[in-house]
Amino acid sequence: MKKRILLLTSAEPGYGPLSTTEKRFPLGLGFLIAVLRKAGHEVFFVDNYLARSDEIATGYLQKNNIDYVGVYSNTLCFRDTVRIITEALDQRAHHGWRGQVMVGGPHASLFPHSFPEGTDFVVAGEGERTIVAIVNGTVPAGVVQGEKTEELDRLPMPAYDCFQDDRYWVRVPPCPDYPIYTMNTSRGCPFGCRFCSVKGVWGRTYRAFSAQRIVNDIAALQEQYGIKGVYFREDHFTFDKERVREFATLLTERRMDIKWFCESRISDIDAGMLRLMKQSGCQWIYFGCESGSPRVLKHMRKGITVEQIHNVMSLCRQEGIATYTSWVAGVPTETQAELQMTVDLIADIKPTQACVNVFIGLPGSEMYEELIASDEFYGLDEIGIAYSTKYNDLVKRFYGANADRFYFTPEPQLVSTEARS
Ligand code: B12
Ligand code: SF4
Repeated sequence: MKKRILLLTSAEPGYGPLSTTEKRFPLGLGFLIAVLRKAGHEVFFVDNYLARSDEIATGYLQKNNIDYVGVYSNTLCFRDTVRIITEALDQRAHHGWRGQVMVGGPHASLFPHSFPEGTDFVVAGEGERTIVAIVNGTVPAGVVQGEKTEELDRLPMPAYDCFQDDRYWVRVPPCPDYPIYTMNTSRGCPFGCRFCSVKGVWGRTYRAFSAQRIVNDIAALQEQYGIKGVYFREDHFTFDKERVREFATLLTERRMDIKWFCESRISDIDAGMLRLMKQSGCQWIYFGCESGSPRVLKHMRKGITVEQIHNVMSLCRQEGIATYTSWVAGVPTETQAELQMTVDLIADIKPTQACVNVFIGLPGSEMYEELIASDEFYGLDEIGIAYSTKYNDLVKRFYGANADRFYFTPEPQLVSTEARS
């Protein structure tokens, strides 16, 4: 039977250690909308991350006869996720709404038991198969482990028609051409960097859309929306090098005339692959380099060396591909001298851009636990992110004019790890 489903994102908090200005498409919900439509259901969509709304409290569910409310949840926006769920449960308890509430996304995968009592379904992990099963009434309420789609090519394209709002970011500086749409073509990361929570969200098995499928999707987006480029905003676009070579070759053979941008890993790169990438329109690559200190890189279990960073930067320079690099300052145990090695390495390799992020402990990562157990632990904020005693000084040093909004002062009642669940 046809059901009516409202999917929402959660609004950003007014403070926090991570920037929330970049408003790109929530592609996970885009996939869910596409599979629900394919299964014959009607889907409504509200992007609170783009602009906070009070739809639920003001009768939206009753007006639109909504059967299911589904919320995308990440840790930073957790407070607003709780607000949305609480409002929906209140509509059911007091205002005659008769539907059910489900939640998914990274925070649900990492902390499935943290949601308000009464939430009917908490989906950890992948959502496409499970959301259809929930809506079709074949899943018992509670915490559900999302069933994986092994062959990603079987999924429909995300519902890009829901993202036709001018406030979304469809530019990728410094490229003058737009619109540039984001795509997400792989899931899971086989690496185990200790500061990262992605393995907890997606697991360590890598699955990806085929090169042919990506090219077909780009062609469809060119035709429907006149896109000029694609930004592969995903953890590890280049992990399967054969897939990247095939993708680049197909783009070139089909003369797609598309500019593209991706996120990669220093350990993936070789000259032949870079050349094909450049020929097919790749403009820049984003690399998580993290540190100039061999010991810190090892401590983070990043699986790359300073020598590899040097090599990849010069290969990219030779091939004419710009390099956007990200670095972390202040991981637990890092000394002043080791941080200086990072600063010196950046000066030495001269990437196109270097962004130094001050370390924060992300719940669900190994270094979060390490920080909390160490002498360097300063406190937790109200969403459970952990800060070190070095944090504020490093924010002052590296964030310049923006530093003010990132400072952290612990509240006495929040220094317990239990505060968050
Ligand atoms: C692209 C991206 C962005 C984009 C788009 C975000 C978005 N909402 O999709 C932008 C630039 C906006 C962004 C911003 C931020 N991001 Co971001 N982002 C990513 C990235 C690289 C890919 C997201 C994606 O497309 N995944 C693929 C799709 C298919 O997965 P999905 O969105 O999770 O959805 C699936 C399931 O989660 C589930 N699901 C999701 N929602 C629901 C709802 C229901 C009801 C159900 C049943 C299922 C379900 O089903 C979906 C389909 O399988 C991920 C890393 C990753 N591997 O996921 C980080 C990631 C999600 N981001 C992260 C963070 C920290 C942020 C920021 C908080 C801070 C920042 N500046 O980076 C902001 C928060 C913004 C926000 N509201 O999302 C963290 C979240 C960690 C956490 N514990 O919450 C991740 C996991 C990266 C990391 N290193 O840890 N991000
Ligand atoms: S930082 Fe990147 S490579 Fe390391 S575990 Fe996270 S997603 Fe994988």
